[in-house]
Amino acid sequence: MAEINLQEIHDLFIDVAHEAGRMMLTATPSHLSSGTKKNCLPPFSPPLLLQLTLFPAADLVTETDRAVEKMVSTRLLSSYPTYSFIGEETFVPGDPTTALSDAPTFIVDPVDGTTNFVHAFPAFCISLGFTVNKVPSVGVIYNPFLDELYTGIKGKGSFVTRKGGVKEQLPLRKEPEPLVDLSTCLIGAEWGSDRTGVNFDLKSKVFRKLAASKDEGGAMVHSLRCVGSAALNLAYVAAGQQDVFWEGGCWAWDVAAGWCILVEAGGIMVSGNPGEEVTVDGRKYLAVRGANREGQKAIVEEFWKVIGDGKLVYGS
Ligand code: LIP
Repeated sequence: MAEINLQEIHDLFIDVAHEAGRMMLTATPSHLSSGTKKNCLPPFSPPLLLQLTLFPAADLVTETDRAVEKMVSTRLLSSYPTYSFIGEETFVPGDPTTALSDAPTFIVDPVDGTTNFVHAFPAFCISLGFTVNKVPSVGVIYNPFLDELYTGIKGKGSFVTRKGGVKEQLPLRKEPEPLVDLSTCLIGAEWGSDRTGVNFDLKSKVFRKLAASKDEGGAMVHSLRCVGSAALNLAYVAAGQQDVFWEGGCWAWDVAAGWCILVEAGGIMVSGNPGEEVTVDGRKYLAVRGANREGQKAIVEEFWKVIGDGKLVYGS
């Protein structure tokens, strides 16, 4: 295989991200044009508003998600026909042709933060990741509403460009504050779309314990943020605007780009379950911002202690 040109892929990603951004901004999403990703809808097809009333869902998908993914896969694969492509809207659980492998792979979420997009809450983006041997090697995340572009290339650092201005290296603080313990942290965490069972119970317990006062056995973190997009959460941790991000249940396309940007900004990614190995498609993640290594390690250990004996459990 010819040598992989990460810079060229990064440049193409930026162009594709801007085209996707224009598509998102001209779309007028509403519940009427959205459905659910869950395949839990009935075999008959009542109007979508009625479907969503009968079968409430928190994992919305819009026609824009599908149209953007089509545009992205067409453009990326016409430039790199031998590379693999995994996209949120075309992923088939259990199908080996859409599973992550060691091959050079584009991993794409056409609209991350679809719920925000549907509600016109300004935290949605396209997330374009590229892995080689399952290692995130290029990442581009673009929030068109705020015109914020986050980019990273393995070994070459990561950056943010806001409103077409200067390209700033991440993290934004050149000498990040040392991390000491969770009590000084702003934490990104998400409810996710599954609202029942062990994962929902564990998330609720962990959220409570993170927020509670020390007198009540909590970590009393500065606060919790539910941004609604894993990709943007990771970008904010890379930038140093959030200290930590914990999520279970999201997918490789939600994290591949952000992972590259995070690591290039000195951050670390470990498992969202205590002591487990983290993988791009493992669906459980704990990201910590760039800081002193001992501080990052202390935060991971303290966070895992908050999780305790609990375990997030997701299929692949
Ligand atoms: C979303 C994630 C979000 C997570 C949701 C969902 P989508 O991606 O980024 O952080 O909590 O479950 O997976 O569906 O908007 O592309």
